[in-house]
Amino acid sequence: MVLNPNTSHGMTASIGRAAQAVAGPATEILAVQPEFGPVSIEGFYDEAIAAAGVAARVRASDAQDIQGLALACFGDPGLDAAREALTCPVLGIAEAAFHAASMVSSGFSIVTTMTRTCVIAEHLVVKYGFERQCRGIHGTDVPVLALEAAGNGLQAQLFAACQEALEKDRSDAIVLGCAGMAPLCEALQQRLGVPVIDGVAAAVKLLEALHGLGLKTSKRCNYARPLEKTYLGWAAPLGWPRRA
Ligand code: 2AL
Repeated sequence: MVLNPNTSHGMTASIGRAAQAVAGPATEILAVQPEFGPVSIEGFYDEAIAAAGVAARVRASDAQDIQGLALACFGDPGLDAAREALTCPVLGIAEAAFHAASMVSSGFSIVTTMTRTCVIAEHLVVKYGFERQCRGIHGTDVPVLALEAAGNGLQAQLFAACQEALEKDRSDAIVLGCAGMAPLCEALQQRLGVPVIDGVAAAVKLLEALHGLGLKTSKRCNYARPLEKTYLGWAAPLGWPRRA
């Protein structure tokens, strides 16, 4: 399952296509989104509401059928919550992209959307322990939803931002800082001549690898199932465990 934490149907479809393009023959991709929440995630407030949408969507899924979950927003909203709720492997696209980039370069630059989202990426770099490999985070002030209509002008702008990032940071690879950038990945990689990592593709392939290794999320302690309790108000149906 590839879960787009924002509620843009166009972006969910685009993310689904990016996932399908790299999926192995035995993998069935299910691209979904929350029923409520922001159409794009460009700050902490958006992210807080989106994380609740992610939790609700995960809660509503048939956990038996999901072999792996990719959270397809670069802030990885609700990642730890989804890991608690499910037993299958769960990866965020930022997390997956950092791991992939660190294996094919000595250091990478992140090129993302709005400058105000750089701090979110910065927090994740620290959380996941990639401070040494991440050489810089660059905002382009391209709004997330503008990526849906990405024409040549936008590609040229992102190409220039990637080139500048590589030079300024003395880095060897680019991590694309938004799920909406997935369709531009191949062209950017060809033009730049360095590895360009789209987290959606990286998460799908890493999930396939974890599945192949027979690995699931540990339920021993820190990602144990959410405790049974009452949730009030609009969140009442979201309490754990699942009621019939
Ligand atoms: C994102 C993303 O991947 N999806 C979204 O709505 N916002 N990331 C970002 N840096 O803007």
